[in-house]
Amino acid sequence: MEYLKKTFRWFGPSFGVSLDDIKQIGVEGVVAACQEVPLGEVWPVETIASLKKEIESHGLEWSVVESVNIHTSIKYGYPERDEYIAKYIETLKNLAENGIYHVCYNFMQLIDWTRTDLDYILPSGGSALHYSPIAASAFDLFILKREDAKETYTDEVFETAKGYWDGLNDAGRKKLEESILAGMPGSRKLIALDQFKANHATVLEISKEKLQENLSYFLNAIIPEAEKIGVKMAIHPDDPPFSVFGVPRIVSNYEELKFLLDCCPSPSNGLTFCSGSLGASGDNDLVKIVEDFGDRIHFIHLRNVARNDDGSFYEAEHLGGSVPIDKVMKAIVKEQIKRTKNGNGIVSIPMRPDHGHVLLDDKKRQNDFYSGYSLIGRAMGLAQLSGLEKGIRENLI
Ligand code: DNO
Repeated sequence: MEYLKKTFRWFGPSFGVSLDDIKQIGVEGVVAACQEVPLGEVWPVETIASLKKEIESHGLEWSVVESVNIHTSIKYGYPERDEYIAKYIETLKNLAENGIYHVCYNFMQLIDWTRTDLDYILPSGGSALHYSPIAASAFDLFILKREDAKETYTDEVFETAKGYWDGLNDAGRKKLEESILAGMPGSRKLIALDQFKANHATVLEISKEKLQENLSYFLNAIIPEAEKIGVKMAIHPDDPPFSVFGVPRIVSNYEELKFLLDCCPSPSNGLTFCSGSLGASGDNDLVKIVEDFGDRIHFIHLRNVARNDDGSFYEAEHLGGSVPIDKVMKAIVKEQIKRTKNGNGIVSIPMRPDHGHVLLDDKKRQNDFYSGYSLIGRAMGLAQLSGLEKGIRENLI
């Protein structure tokens, strides 16, 4: 019986975690991207080949691309989207030519993940990423100053957000703004507030149905090509899995996952199962998602979140928190057993510990990491998850 393929996200040579570091913690492969290529442009074969060579020179494999990001014209359904779709397909072909067949992407609007505190100190002394809906509303109301935003909140939420905002000094307000505008992996640059505001105004004009239609248009254009060259596309869920700043979500729950899988049925149209993103909503039944959509899961992100009644959450340690990670792992192992029996699909599904706390020596190097991507915190997560997997597997067979 094969195990999940253990992988680790790596952001390239200028990032605080090196391939030598990663090699030491017992992973088979890395999850990487050609980050220097501008959004929407084709990733040249040679650029891919040279990154692959560097990874392989450390005895590791480039297991998954995360992410080939999608140009906003595709998300917004603008006329030039066909041009960008053609470029996207070119990139997939160039990846396949280099023997890379797993591609993660997302269809989130504005920013990738949203958190309101990137250095939330835990009782243990380590730190984690934190999200508070009240802080997010304060950003919406008093930094973004979205038109009519007040009407979209209940009086109680408005008053609480106002009280929170009034209680912040200038440094606190700046910290909140920067935490949210940092919501892009693999970059230390904050999104400019003006740009964020302009994109926000555009997105608010697009309905949820239209966004779903645009996703379906994209999938129906790229998936037949991906299928021909053996590429498995794995969409990452929206993080957090509920509307933020009035922007609709389209990849955040069972129905939305079903919509996207059904709108373009193909083994190449699959999912990145992310227990942390989906798990930030108590309404999501993670085990059911694995059970029902298991054969379309091409990539796995495992982490935990501790949810509170007020809708806030922080990223808990990988085995603790509100996500029933043991049950999720059991469902994943069962999916593997199914795949082994019917000879259908890749059994060693690539898995990475997603995010990690800032722990021990991580603190000294914190400024070299991208938020969520520490070394020791993630390595500890990987060790815990590997043990959990082994324990469950040995007992299921
Ligand atoms: C983790 C997050 C995201 C995610 C991308 C996928 O899973 O840190 O950055 O990787 O959105 O496209």
